[in-house]
Amino acid sequence: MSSLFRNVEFMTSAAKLEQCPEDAGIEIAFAGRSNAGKSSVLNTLCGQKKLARASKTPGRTRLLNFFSLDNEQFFRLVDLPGYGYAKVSHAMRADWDIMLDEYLSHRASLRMVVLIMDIRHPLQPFDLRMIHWAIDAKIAIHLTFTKADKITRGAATNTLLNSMKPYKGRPLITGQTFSSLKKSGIDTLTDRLQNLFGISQETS
Ligand SMILES: Nc1nc2c(ncn2[C@@H]2O[C@H](COP(=O)(O)OP(=O)(O)O)[C@@H](O)[C@H]2O)c(=O)[nH]1
Ligand SMILES: [Mg+2]
Repeated sequence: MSSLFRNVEFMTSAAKLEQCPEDAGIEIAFAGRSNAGKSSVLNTLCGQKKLARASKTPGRTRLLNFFSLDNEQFFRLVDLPGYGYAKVSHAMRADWDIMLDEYLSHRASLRMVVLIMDIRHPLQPFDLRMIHWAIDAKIAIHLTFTKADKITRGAATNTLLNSMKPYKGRPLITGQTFSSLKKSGIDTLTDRLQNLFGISQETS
C-alpha cells in the first residue's frame, strides 16, 4: 500500500512554542509515556528504522520534534517528549508540563493526537489527562495500544474494547491495537491519519 508516510523527514526541534515551525497546515502529534513504544510506532508507520532517532539525540529528548511529510512542510508529524522519564527532576517535569500545555492549547494546526499506550498498561493518569484535554479542546485523539504481540489476540481485543467503552458515542475518539514487532495495525493507523490529512487510500 502506498502511503503518505514513506518520505517523512526530520524538520526541526523546539523547546518552546516560538521555536515551532509556522503554525499553518495540518499537524498530528504523537504522545505517550516513556517506554510506551512511541518511537517504534513512528518508525513502523514511516517504514524507517531510524526516524525517531532524531528525537533521541542528546539534548533533543525534552523537545518537540517536527517531521515533514513528502517534502510538504504544511503536513507534519510531531513527536512530543515522552512523559514520566525517570531521570528527570521535578523542576524539569514542571517545564515539560508547561511546554506541553502551551503546545496543546495554542497550536492551531494541531488536528489530532495519537496517544501511544503499552497495551499491558492502558489508560494511566497521563493518558487520561490527554484524553480529557482532547475532549475539552474538541480535537481528535486516536488511542493506539501497542506491543499487542505481548499478550494473546483475545486479551488484546478485550483491552481495546474495554478501554474504548467509556468513550462510546464520541466520534473524535478512535482506537486500535498495534505491534511494531509484528508490524500489525499499520494499515489501520495509516488510513486514520491519511483521512485526517484529507487523503483517502484510493487517491494516495
Ligand atoms: N514486543 C514489543 N516490544 C516493543 C514494541 N514497541 C516497542 N517495543 C520495545 O519497547 C521499548 C520502548 O520502545 P520505544 O519505541 O523506544 O518507546 P518510547 O520511549 O515510547 O519511544 C523498546 O525496548 C522497544 O523495543 C512492540 O510492538 N512489541
Ligand atoms: Mg522514544
